[in-house]
Amino acid sequence: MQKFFIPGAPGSAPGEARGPRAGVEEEEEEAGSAPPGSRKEAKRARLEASPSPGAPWKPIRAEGLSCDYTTLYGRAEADEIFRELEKEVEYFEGELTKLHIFGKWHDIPRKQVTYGDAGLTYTYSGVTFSPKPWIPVLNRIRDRVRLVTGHTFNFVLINRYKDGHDHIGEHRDDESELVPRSPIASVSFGARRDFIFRHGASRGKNPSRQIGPVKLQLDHGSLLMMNFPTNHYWYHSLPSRKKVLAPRINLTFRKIRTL
Ligand SMILES: O=C(O)CCC(=O)C(=O)O
Ligand SMILES: [Mn+2]
Repeated sequence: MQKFFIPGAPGSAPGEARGPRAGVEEEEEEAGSAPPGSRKEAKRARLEASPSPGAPWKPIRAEGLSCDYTTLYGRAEADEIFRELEKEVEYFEGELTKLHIFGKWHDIPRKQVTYGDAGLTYTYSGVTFSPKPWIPVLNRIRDRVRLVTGHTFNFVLINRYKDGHDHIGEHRDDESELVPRSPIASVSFGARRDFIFRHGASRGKNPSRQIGPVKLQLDHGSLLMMNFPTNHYWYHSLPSRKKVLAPRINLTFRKIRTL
């Protein structure tokens, strides 16, 4: 998708389907963001003891599509994180909220921002940017994702949909700045929304293949792992849903190549 990265050549040959913890590198734990012994830390420990780590994974498979879905956070913890995201995340403003398509400027139909490791850069419309530095609530989610998947991510793109009018059109996350074959971890909070995958060969007026779409619902506190080669073959979108009145925040954790 031509959002923040220079669109690159599509990935190469399809690989094997990978489970949530397949091909995971071992990495040391990072320090938590609340001081040990504090009330905040105690509350977090209580919440973290409840439902989710260990929640079952639901494999989602189709030709060239390999995803895994789980509940990352129980209701109480997801509510708390949603509130903290609303308070702490600072979205892009001004020019960064517009897209230039076929000579016309359009407002992006949602809010966006990126956070990530110091020194990382990404390119958008020919301009190189740095992500904002990590903040505690994002470290907290990133650490949980690492705990349940074994994957460490160095970058996150955050999308905020104020209601069902906000959306994201069909695209693939196949930018050349991503580590080849790396998964993308998509964490959602707030309103449940439909999420649709469509195979590249079955799009448009004269599709060369008849492969049905794969439709999911992404819940408050959920994690969807999009594994290789999903983003090579399949496009995804979050369509408008006019009846949805509540906001939603989605975080896609990504591994960006470092030189
Ligand atoms: O909001 C979502 O669930 C998806 C966002 C997305 O696809 C993206 O930012 O690339
Ligand atoms: Mn995407």
